[in-house]
Amino acid sequence: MRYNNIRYSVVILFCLLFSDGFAQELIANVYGRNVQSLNGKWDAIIDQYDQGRKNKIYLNKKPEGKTDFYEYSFDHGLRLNVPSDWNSQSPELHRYEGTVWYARRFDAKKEAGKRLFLYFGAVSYRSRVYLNGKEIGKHEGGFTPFQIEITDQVQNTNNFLAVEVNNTRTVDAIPAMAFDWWNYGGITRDVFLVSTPKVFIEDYFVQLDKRKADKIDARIKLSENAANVNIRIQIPELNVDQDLTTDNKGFAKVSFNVKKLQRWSPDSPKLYKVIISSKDDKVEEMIGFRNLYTKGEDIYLNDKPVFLKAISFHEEIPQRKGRAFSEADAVMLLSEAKALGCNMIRLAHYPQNEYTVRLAEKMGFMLWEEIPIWQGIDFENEATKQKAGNMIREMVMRDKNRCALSFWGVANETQPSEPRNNFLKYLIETCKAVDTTRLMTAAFDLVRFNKEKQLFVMDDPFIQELDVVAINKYMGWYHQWPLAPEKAKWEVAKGKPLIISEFGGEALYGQLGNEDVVSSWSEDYQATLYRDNLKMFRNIPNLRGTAPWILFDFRSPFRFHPTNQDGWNRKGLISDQGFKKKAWYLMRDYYKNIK
Ligand code: GCB
Repeated sequence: MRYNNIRYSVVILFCLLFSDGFAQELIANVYGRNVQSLNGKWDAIIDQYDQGRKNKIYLNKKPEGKTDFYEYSFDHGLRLNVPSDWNSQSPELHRYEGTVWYARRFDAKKEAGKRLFLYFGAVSYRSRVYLNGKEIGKHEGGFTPFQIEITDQVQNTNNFLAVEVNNTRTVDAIPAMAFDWWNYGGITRDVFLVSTPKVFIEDYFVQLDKRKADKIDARIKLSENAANVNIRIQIPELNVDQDLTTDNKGFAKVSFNVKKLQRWSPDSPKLYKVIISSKDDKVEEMIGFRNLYTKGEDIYLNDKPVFLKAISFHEEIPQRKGRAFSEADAVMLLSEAKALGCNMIRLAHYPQNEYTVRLAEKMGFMLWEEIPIWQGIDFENEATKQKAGNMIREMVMRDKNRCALSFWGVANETQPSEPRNNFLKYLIETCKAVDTTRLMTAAFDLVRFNKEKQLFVMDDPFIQELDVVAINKYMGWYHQWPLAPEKAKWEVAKGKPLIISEFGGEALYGQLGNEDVVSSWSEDYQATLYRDNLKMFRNIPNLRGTAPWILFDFRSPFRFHPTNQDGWNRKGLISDQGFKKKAWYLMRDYYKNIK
């Protein structure tokens, strides 16, 4: 395993020093563990002026004596669903940005020799967690999981759990003050109580060697520095049964050859049951194996060049005007990507929930996952850099065993500068301290037309740091064509694979209009724009994939046009109500014809 222990420890140390919280190392594969769900209805208090913490409402006091009174109560008030955003649950919260307190009671099964952890799939954006009146943890970042050990604080019955959630946009946050999607707040993903043995299998990374089709690398880490613990890895279908022993850091690793391995690919998304056990613990999950690398201007999947027929979507169900959070939501989003003929999804612009990631893998989609470094980030702020580092680490820790995961994205549309370069380099390093096997990418919007050369070009030295260069280019929408589309030639990121990671334009579903007129906001103009861009793509010699922006119309406060937008970004190939626009058919045919 290309897992550099020293670098890894340095990064962990760094995270611990700077994370300013109590959140702990993630437990790998929480969905495969012994969990009790804490999803459901939670009591809630809207705390618009942030008075709750000062007044210690997490103590949940009740009047006892005759003179006692408290100006709050979690009983008989608002109730909110967990998981879900709060915005879609009450008209009053539709545009709310601020603090909401969530609370519930729960019983726990305390068992000798067992540990209990509270796990949050995601809380948007900041959270502080209080158990039985004490603050036990906090976390920043709206799209990645965290967990807190509660073994010593938890009671058998009637625990009172309160979570202070805040989604106020700030300049030092990620994303920052303005971004082109809805700022949903709330406990937006599953909440679990996870039970583990005292010493448990905290983390593992099992995957195929980058280039060898029959060599599996596995790395296991125990929760404690326990030496000489026997670990067993089994892959029954491949007759694998390997014994390992941990070193004094609780680490163990092994590489072994396998016979008759069927590699995972979009056409045949084969997964194998992998069982990892120690004398106290056992965890299993479905894992796929594939080789992925670049050579020159090509991307190779299982030793064959691949063209990425990609699409992006936000973690949003447009009909509900809310965040996607369930397996059913994942089915809806991914089946529409399948219908378009895609083999890859760019999960825009942040790590999406595990239902989507796991189902995408089963359905045969390669994945691009990124953290929300989306324009306007304060690259000069050291604290912001550390936050971004935590986020990328949490993303990689969560999803590194998904073979579908092909790209880690470090940024979207950033401008060259020394602070930006250092910031992004730090993210790449943090990512590589855990996983050096994925392709690193970032999306840029700096491609411009050079009149003298009559070529589209880009100057951003940062592309040297990346395996694949991704370009967002809105020809025919934000940019006028400087020449006929079929004559538009590109010389960008020569020598590396290039992906068009965004292109497109807006159309209101059902709106007919002049196919030459941008401001018609018509399906007809959107179709023209797609036709033109597809012509231009023929002249990008290193083009190895495209991702139209975007699968569905999505909610965005950026979009003010009263009749054509009304709070929606209308670049979807499919409308908010699920209807396909004309451009959808063009894209479907384009993908069908690429072998
Ligand atoms: C972009 C952004 C994306 C926006 C899109 C647009 O370049 O990456 O988040 O939604 O343009 O519609 O303008």
